[in-house]
Amino acid sequence: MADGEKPLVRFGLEDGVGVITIDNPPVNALGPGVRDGIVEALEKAEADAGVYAMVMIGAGRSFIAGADIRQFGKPRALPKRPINDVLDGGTKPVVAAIHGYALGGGLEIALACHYRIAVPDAKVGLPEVLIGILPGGGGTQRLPRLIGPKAAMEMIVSGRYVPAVEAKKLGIIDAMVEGRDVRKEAIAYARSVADRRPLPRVRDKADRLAEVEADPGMFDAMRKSIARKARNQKAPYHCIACIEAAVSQPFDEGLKLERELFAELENSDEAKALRYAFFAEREVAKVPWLPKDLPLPEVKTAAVVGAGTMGGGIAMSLADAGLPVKLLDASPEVLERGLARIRNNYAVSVSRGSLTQQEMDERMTRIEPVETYEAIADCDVVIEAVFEQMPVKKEVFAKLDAAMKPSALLFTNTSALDIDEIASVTKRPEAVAGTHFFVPANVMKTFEVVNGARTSPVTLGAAMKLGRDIGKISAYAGNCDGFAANRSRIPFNLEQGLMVEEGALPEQIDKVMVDFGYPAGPFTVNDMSGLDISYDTRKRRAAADPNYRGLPITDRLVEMGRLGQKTGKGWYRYEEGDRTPIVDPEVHRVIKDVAQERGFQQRTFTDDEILRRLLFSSVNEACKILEEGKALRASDVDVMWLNGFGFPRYRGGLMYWADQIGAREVYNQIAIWHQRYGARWRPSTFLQEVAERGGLLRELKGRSAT
Ligand code: 3H9
Repeated sequence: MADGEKPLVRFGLEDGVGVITIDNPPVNALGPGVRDGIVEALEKAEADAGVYAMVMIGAGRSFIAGADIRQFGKPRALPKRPINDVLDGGTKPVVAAIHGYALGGGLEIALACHYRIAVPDAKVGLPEVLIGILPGGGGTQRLPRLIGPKAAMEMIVSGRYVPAVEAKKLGIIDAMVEGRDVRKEAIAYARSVADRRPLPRVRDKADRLAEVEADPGMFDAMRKSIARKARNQKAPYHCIACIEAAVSQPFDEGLKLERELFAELENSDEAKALRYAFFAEREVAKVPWLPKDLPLPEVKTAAVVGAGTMGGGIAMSLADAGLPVKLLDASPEVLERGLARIRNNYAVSVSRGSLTQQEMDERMTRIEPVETYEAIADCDVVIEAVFEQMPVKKEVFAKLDAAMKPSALLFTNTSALDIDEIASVTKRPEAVAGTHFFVPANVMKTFEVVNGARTSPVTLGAAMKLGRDIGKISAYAGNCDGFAANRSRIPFNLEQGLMVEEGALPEQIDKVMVDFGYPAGPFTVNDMSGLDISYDTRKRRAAADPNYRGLPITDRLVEMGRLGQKTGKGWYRYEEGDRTPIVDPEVHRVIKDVAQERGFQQRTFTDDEILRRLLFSSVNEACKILEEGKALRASDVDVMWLNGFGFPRYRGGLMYWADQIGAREVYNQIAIWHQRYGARWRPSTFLQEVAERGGLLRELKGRSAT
């Protein structure tokens, strides 16, 4: 610590209790100096005859959010002594007083303390697996001893954050803090246990480990249950191996394995990609030109216009976050159907156990159906979710402009239409922005905020904040056809269709993408959403533009009534009541017929060519989006792909993945395809520049974003 700097760890003495306060804002990560600071404080208290017990507490908003993730993958100094060894060797009780978060290394320290108390809204967890590693501070050995191997495995392999009330039931927390003054109550608690001996050390507990005798198959069952989701990844399996060691080996042997496997994971490709994703998701929230202290209007009430599937999903997102929502539709039938759909969606969650009946009832009462614009006039924010047709949107915005109070924020959920044109029908274009939800709106995390030419900084900031407040990941986009997310995805969809015309089979393409890590292949996804989705649009475009080539194979399937899962046939066929896609020779025949009629040359594709053609087309488009300033950062595109399009998280995202191949190789391949396939493969100049100067695509910034 340099002179005049605030100490990262403070030690004070109160009433015979040594209080160790960790003060490393914003979340008390165990950065350089913090570990040694804690050890020094513990040693000091141990040596002080006037100290009978200790309290460890975090300053600010949290206990300890874990190791400093920025330090991983870099050489770092070893702590003078491991904190947990000092705690294990101590002779005086230490109470961890938890508020905010106790995560990763933070919870591991708490587990090495003798007692843990927490405020009811605190959260605890061992989320290391989410960044491709495992709890490396004894968590895989202590937690199973404390709460049993099965519950510990569930927590560690999922990485989920457990609310303190549940943690108390599990046995992680000894007592809840009832009042508001955590510090005071922790000191009182420490005094109450000061004389109890022997000191309860989690490492000495063995009773819960015996659970495995009644259920020896629990580890294999867990491996089986995660096989699909965790494919291509090591961390979840290493977590299980460590917990298995906790039940089969002495504590110190288990710790040894934990250390070895931790070291193996720290610099693995998956850990690097997941760390990148973690920080990309924090960066995406920032719009560089918006002042941090910009006063933003408070949003206490919301309205949604349009009670279709999208409007309903948006209303649910808002209600889920506690906002009262007025759902407006001029048609009472649509409104009724919309409400029924919402009720049904919630009921499914209740039946699955992810929502209680009481929560469902509360959320339903927050959603009020209304039929007139006057009824929503007073709302702080309105989100329009009507048909994707400009005249319809304009009509709605003219009505909103006339009805809404002057301070209201006017958002449109369009996924492609021109925000400026929509705003032009209002007298307050500065209050208009795009808020693009993904389908299903109540589930998907990506929340694309579209900045119109006249959107004010306050409106932009308020839209970004609204996304965060309802638990989404807000990402900035400029106004252009498809904005940043869908626009970067469209070339992928096009190449997917074209490759089938050229001879790749849907099942081959699907297999390549599933092996790559997608939860489902793109043709299987088409079958889920329906092949008829853009059929009319394609027909309209074909009628208006003789050069438009459309998707003749998809169109043929639609014309045969093969609309996807809903008709039992699409790119695949389906047995009654079963969603497993089955390869259908009839589809192969259709592909051959259309190819022959249209004179498409068919050939075979390697898996690698399929993967690269799909993803390089989108990498190139993402570079063009950045070139035009329609996105702020390449890493924002990655965040959109991770949270909006099912891109495997352990591969970091589209641009991060492209960097693993190298900008030069990506560019060279695109240049070849440009020669072969023509204009749609024109390389982006941004891509070319990075290829030539040898940088990283993921570090690209949007050219003075507009
Ligand atoms: C670990 O512990 C390994 C151990 O087993 C032992 C190994 C030996 N490190 O998310 P926010 C930054 S692995 C560094 O916006 P919130 C974050 O980047 C770790 N930085 O706030 C951001 O910076 P900036 C296990 C961190 O209130 C700022 O803090 N722990 C860390 O929405 C605010 O973050 C985890 O995986 C960190 N550990 O959410 C927990 N954490 O302002 C990861 C945060 O410059 N963290 N930052 O953009 C979280 O889940 C959330 O940050 C938390 C707060 C819930 C804590």
